[in-house]
Amino acid sequence: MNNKRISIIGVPMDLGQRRRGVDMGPSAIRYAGVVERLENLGYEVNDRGDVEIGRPEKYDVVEEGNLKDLKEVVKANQVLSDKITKAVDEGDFPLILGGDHSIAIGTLAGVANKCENLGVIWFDAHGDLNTGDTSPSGNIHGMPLAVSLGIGHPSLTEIGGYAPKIKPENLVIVGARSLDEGERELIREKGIKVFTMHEIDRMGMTKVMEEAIEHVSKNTDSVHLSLDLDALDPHDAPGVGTPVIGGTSYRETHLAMEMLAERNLLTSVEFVEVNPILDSKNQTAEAAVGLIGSLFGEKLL
Ligand code: 6HN
Ligand code: MN
Ligand code: MN
Ligand code: MN
Repeated sequence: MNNKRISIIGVPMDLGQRRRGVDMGPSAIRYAGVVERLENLGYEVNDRGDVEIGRPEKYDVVEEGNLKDLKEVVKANQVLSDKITKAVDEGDFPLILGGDHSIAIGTLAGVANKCENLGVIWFDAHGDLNTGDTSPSGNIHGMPLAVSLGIGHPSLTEIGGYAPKIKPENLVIVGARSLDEGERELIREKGIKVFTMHEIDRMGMTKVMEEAIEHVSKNTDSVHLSLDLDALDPHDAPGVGTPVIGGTSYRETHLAMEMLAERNLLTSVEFVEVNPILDSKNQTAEAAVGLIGSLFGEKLL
């Protein structure tokens, strides 16, 4: 990484989906030693603490348009966006720890604000391309990519005061294996580049990452990595709220991180969906920290 000071921002968000516990993700990742791991690599680490998440009196409230707990999700993402913008203004490299994936709405609002053309690499079992109209669940964590493309409820797409945050041609999704019909349509309509598990099986992770990196660096001046731990196979990352069998192994994902480190193109990173309540002995948070180590340049020899 070009930038030597890393700002950690935790987002204990669990309102973008229905399984409680993912709000403890940032603590679990800290407990697994993320700060020490980065310091050992020579980085200065500035832990800016956690974004405050409102505790609704009642959960699962739908006031409009099949969007659960919309109000609280909007509020927290606006705060997150401002916090990230401030960190970048102060010269830091943002490392965001979730929390469910609805926080990517605020993350992308904060980082896209600071560049002309943002590239995004999205590791996920899912497409996260739903809107209130296409979502089978009403869970906002299944919508952040659509929102960032400017598609969805205005109170989400307008977070940060501008839309869209990203262009479809600057996005690549890796590891997908559970896509809803509306998401498939959007992928086709916008021509979004997706390396599903099928391509990973066929081409191998090395080739997939070479092409993914090429794709997101073509017309961009910054690149964000959003890694949903459910991209990994549940065997290697059991502590997630929406596990899907048949994902990438820890080793493959690790290799992907090393290839990103070699290319030195990332300008912001986020790790999401670690749910310690569903985990086994903090294994998923430890996997996240291992991947973060590789991503920031750790080598075996
Ligand atoms: N995630 N496609 C499903 C939905 O409810 O929209 C699952 C979304 C999962 C989202 O894991 O970040
Ligand atoms: Mn996701
Ligand atoms: Mn997912
Ligand atoms: Mn390795």
